[in-house]
This record gives sequence, structure tokens and C-alpha cells, in this order.
Amino acid sequence: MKQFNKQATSLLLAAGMGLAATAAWSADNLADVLKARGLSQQDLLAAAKTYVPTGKRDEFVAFSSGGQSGQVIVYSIPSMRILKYIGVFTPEPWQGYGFDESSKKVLAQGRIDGKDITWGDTHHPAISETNGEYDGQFLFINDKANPRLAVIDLRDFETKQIVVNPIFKSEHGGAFVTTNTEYVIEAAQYPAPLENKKFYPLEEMNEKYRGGVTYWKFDRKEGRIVTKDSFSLELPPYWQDLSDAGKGASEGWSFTNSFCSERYVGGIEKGRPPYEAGCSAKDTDYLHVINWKKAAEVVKAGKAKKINGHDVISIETAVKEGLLYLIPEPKSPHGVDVTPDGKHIVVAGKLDTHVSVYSFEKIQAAIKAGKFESKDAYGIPVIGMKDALHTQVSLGLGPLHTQYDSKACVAYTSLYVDSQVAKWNYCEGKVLDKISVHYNIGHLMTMEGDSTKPAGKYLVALNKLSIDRFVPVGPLQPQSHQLIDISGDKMQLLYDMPLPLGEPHYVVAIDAKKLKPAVRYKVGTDSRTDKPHPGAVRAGEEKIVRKGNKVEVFGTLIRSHITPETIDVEVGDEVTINLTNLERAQDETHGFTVSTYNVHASVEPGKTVAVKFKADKEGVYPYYCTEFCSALHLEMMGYMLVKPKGWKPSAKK
Ligand code: RUQ
Repeated sequence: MKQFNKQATSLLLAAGMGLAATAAWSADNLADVLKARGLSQQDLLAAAKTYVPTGKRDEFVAFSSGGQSGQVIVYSIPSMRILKYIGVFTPEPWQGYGFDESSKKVLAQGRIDGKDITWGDTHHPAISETNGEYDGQFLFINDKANPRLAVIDLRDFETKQIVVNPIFKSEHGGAFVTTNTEYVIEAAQYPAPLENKKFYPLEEMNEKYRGGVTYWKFDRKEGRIVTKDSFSLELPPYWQDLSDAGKGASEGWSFTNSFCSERYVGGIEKGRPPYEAGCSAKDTDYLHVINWKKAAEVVKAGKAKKINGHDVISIETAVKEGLLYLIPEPKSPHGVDVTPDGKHIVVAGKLDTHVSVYSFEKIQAAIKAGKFESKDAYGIPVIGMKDALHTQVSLGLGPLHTQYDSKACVAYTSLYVDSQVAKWNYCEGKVLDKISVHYNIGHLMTMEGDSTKPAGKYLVALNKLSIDRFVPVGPLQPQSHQLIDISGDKMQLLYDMPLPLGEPHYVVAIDAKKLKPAVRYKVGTDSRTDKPHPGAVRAGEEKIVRKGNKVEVFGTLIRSHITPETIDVEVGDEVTINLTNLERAQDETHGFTVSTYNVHASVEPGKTVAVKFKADKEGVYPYYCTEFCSALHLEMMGYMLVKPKGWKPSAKK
């Protein structure tokens, strides 16, 4: 997209003004509209930069965490229009997610200790990468509360897999992918015993509690994580936080922040200072530097131990094999963000005004020379901060997370306390510009800003508070995403967007042209397994099969008809209704529900789904298509007749 230049705006404005001089007030007159709506020239410019006329499309697609909703929110940039919610850890009826049999199985993969968990605290989405560039094939997102990770296929924007972390009790440093998505990384947050269902008192934190990093092996061809080829590194009970994978110069390595390396045990009730005080007593915490490539070989060589059936490299082994190093970092950091060339690692410490730029070259040199300033309490070599630092830059209060520009050496860091974004040069260590945001920015995101080739152009500030920005909707307010133009020297605020579904911790945005979503499935596909659905039938082959008290319907949907039109069952029957959408036309989705039986399915063109339930009450239950699909949509229905056992039509008449 061409930069909309100032001259063009003035011309546009002048044209409007000119008209105003000759015409009476008119709703079609630009100057009149500006005046009536109280808009400035700046507003007009921002509108022109973000407005996408009908029929035209946005340039970037953003995938936002849906926070406590356990979903993902998809919107496009620069218009900031919401396109879709993707059900991930939470049932989502529009997509039938958690209502049809196949999607129920996906959600069931996320059961923990034999129990359904129907919500998730989604934090950090990551797009799959090829050679460090976003490839638009898959999206991964973590659940912090119930340590899980989900795989979303971007061919149909559906959740295909959920894996439960076998050793963590909470997880925050994920998802981050390695350069070719060999692994999806997630790090623990609050340390706990790694063995499942094992209790040790808090006082034994140093000995019995552990953190860690998990490397989930991703099979791109299958589009699934392979749990048996995945492994973890045991880490000390420093509270691990955000992570990032190395790239370019640092390919094969990963970096994980920590806070509360004090390993503090709180307890106001026991007369001890609270966690927030005890956890920030020291001036520094530790950046973990891990050689994951070598770690994978160590696991292959059989040097990992099994915990809960999962390969875990002990701290001892990691140190012996030269996999794990620590570097002090300013206390309570949040983001650790590798530069596009992989040469530097930027750490932002919330409680320090500086961002610290570490040099991977220096880190390598220290490791090679065996130059360590000490060992930590667990025997892990600690590289001196000054031996690893490239520079430190004072940006402002509460630096939190960093993203990169397409321009060399240019980075953007969110300043939580100052409610600002700082634009700065990490090579020369100087501040270039600042802009205020509304308010309390957490993360920020530039277009393809995690990749080896950031696309520049726009930045989105993910603000925790929106306070006075939108029409009030009660005490629980939406968070706000503010779109900022970063194409010029000075950042310019363009647009405020409310995020109405949970706390959007983090977002990633990809060039829309890289996404190649399908418009239909091959007829008879089970979209959650990507395989032919056993319940699929062609037109004319529809049937109802009864085996004992099991009734299985093989039906089809096509405008404006559900086949079969009647389903006869008896009370107590177990009913499975398979439905195939026979449409070839784009966007001709049908839905399906049976009155009061709490079933719903979304059946996109070509898809086959099954809903299953017990017909446990006698009566007459209409079923119908839930997606308005044609002029005769309301006629697209039928009846499920649940008859008393042994019921016979009377012979009368
Ligand atoms: S996060 S801002 Cu930084 Cu996972 Cu919430």
C-alpha cells in the first residue's frame, strides 16, 4: 500500500472546503461532514489510512489471544475488523466446536487428570515459520492456567489438536516456534513438583520444586505435535517467563526469561512479606540460554530421564552436556525478543527503565572460552552480564515487550507504566521517538514482527485499560488495541479498537497473501482429523440404520433440504446423526440442531459431522438448519419422533 501523503490529504480537504463555499450544508460534502462530526485533518488522514472500502480487502491478518475466553480472535489490518473467533480451549457453538463428536474429541485431548477443562487462559499465539519467515500454515497458542498447547490449521482456521504439558502446573513462556517449526516452545511459570499429583511443602521449594522448558516436536506433514518425540529441560525453580527461539546467527538456541529467582515463598499470614515484595528483592534475575539442537541429540542418545512418561533432561545432565547457561538480567523482566538477524537478544525489565541488548556473539565467546563469573545454586554456569551485553538503553518506565521494524536496527518497546511506545535503535542504543497510548500497554506487535523479515508499516499497541475510550458497557470493559502507523519517522496513532473477548495478551500478524485458506472440504471430510468421515454418504445413499437400541442416521444437507425428513426412534435409543454438506458453492454452510437436545453442528461445504445423544425423553422434536442458507431456509427442517417403547400406529381409519 502506498503511503498516503500529506499533500493528497490537503488536496482532498481543499476540495471539500471549496465545495463548502458554494454549496449549502450537505451530508455528501466533505467539509460539512468533518464539521458536523467534529473531525480534524489528522482524523481524516487516519481514516483514509485505515478505511477499507467495500469489496476491498485488508493487507494483514492478525491472530489475537482471546485471554480468559480460551479462544483466538482473528482481525484484519488496517481496518481492524474482526473476522472470526476460533474456539480453542473453550466450546464455541457457531463452529459446533465441542458439540459435534469430532470436535468433542479434540477438546477431550485437553482433559487433565481425567476431567474436562472447558476454559483456557490463552496468551501467546505463534504462526508457523519456514526459514524464520511466517508461512501461514499453522497457528499455535498456549493455555497458561492449565498448561496446554493447541494446534490450529490455517487451511480452515480450526483447532486440530490439544496437548497437555506432562510436567508443568502452569505455563507461560509459549508458544514460540523454532526457525523451521521443528519445535514449539513453552516454558513453565510458577514452579511446582514435576511429578504429577505429588505434594511437597512450600518450604522444600529449592529441592523439590522445578521449572522447565518444553520442546514440542511438530510434524508439519501431519500438522500435529508428536508427543513421544517431544522433550523438556528441567530448570531451577526460578519462575520462567516469556521465551524466544534463536534465528539466523542464534539458530539452534532458545532464550527464556525468569523472575523471582529469589525462589521466594510468601505468606503474609505467616508473617512473611508478600510475593510481590519477596520476588523482587534482588536487582537481577536470570536469562536462560539453551542449546535446543544439542538437547535434542542428548535426548536421542538416551540421556534423558522419564518423568510422567515424558523425556526430561535433568539440570545436572544439561550442565554436563553444555546445554544450559544463565545470564543476569534486570529484575522482573517480561519480553525476551531475538532481533530479526538473530544477533541480539533484547530483554525488557518491567522494574528497570532500561532495555538490555545482549550480544549472541559475546555469549558464544564466553561459552567457548569457559568464561563464567560464577555458578548458581544448581551448578549452572553464569555468564557475566557485562560479558554478554551489547548495550543498555534507558527507554522509560516499565519496558515490557519488544518488536522489530523492516528498517535495520529499529525496535519498538512497550512502556507499561508510562503508557507509551518507544521507537529506538538497538544497534546504536538511542531513542528515536515516543508515542502515548491509552492506557497501560502490555505487549505490542508489528507486522510479522517476530520473524526474520518484519514487514514494518503498522504497529498495534495492546492496552490493558480502555477507561474513557469507548462507550461504557459496565464495570467489565474491553481492552483496547491501538493501530499505529510506523511507516514514517514519527509514529502516528490511527485507530482504537475494542477487544471484546478476554484479555488479548499477545497478537501476531501475517501478510494476508500468505494465507491460503480453503473454501470447501473434499466431500465427506472429518475436518478435525483431516480424514474421510465414516458417516459420510453421497446424495441418494442416505439411510437410517438400527442395531439394537442404537440408531445411526446417515444424512445429507443441501439447499433447502435435510435428508432424512423424519427420524423415528424410541425412548432410550442412542442416536447418532451423521450429516454431509453436499454444497459445492462457496460460503454455503448449513448448521444443524435438534430441539432441546443440546446438540449443534456447523457443516461447511463438503464437511461431514456427527452429533450423538441419548433420546431420553418421549416427544416430538423439530430439527433444522441453523444457518440462513436460502429463501427456503426455514423449510429446511424435519422431525425427530421419540416414541414410547413398543409404540404402534393405531389401526383406526
Ligand atoms: S503476557 S501481558 Cu505479557 Cu502472557 Cu500477558
